[in-house]
Amino acid sequence: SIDIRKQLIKALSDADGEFLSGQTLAEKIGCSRTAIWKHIEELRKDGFILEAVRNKGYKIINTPEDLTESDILFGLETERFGRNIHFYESVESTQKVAHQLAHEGAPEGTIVVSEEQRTGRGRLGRSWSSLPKKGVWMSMIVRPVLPPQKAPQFTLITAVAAANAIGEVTGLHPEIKWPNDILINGKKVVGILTELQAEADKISSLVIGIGINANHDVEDLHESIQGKATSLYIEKRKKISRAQLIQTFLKDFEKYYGIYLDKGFAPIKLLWETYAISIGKVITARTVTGEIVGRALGITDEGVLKVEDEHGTIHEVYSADIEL
Ligand code: BT5
Repeated sequence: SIDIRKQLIKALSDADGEFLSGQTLAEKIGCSRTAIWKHIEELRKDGFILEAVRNKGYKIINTPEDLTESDILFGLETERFGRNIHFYESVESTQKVAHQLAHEGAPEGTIVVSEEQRTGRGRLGRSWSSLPKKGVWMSMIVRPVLPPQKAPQFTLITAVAAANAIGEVTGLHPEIKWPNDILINGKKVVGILTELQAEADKISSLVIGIGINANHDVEDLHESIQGKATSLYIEKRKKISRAQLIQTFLKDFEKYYGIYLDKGFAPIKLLWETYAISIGKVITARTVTGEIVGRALGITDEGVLKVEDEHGTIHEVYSADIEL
């Protein structure tokens, strides 16, 4: 019976928008038309959207694994973030699309979401694996009236919002590894990339990219990241509604961004510290200019990491890869 269900989903998905009659499906799968009818009802209960037309048969519109623009909008509690959505099935990188939109004047809160990224990117030219329908691959446009030096703080605001949203949606306990990783059980589940368009001494727009591994099974993780990456599904053993995850993240981000604009970075720093893993530990910080080994003391009010080396010298690290 599970087998009929699987074959039915496959037959409908492979039909490429064509209708398949109950008779055709029954013959294909080798069961009765009644069985097909029963399974169609079951699928509907589980959140599949199927169109049925007399004399033509069934067509699949949406599976619960799919994400659509209306899934994101329906139930969204924000005022601005996510109100303007650019949704794609496949793009090179949502960052690239968002930069173009920002350049053309797209308003703050605009988001770009894609089911797949063909060349998703991390920092320093690294790549970000973005399998179709498995994760949240999203970029947001933010336009704070601030000097460009403040941009790195947005990585931390985003990390707090993402960690909080993951906790809310899954009950899992994510941890933040400065500056831009979120880990669960020591493995990376979220990556954040903050990029800046600035003119002279002010930010004209930030494009904040966030990648969340949601419904990957272990074998879906690219071999280059197996062992060091995970997904919410792997940790929770329950499929995650990506729409709910996006909605919760946007609500949290809008809230923390509001607090930041009102009260500055101090309250965000407090929240950030509740999620931080590296603080108090001996770490290696790899920066573009070299390596610093020492104890991570915490972050400054600007969001800069303080590391004390074995000689007692305190280094301020603006950007690095941290090894625990
Ligand atoms: C990041 O870079 O962690 C930032 C990732 C940002 C991705 C989002 S998705 C939406 C938006 N559009 C984009 O094109 N990018 C943003 P970094 O700290 O440099 O980490 C990159 C490293 O993480 C890689 O070198 C891999 O080792 C590892 N990695 C790649 N894909 C991963 C994945 N899906 N899950 C966990 N780790 C991954």
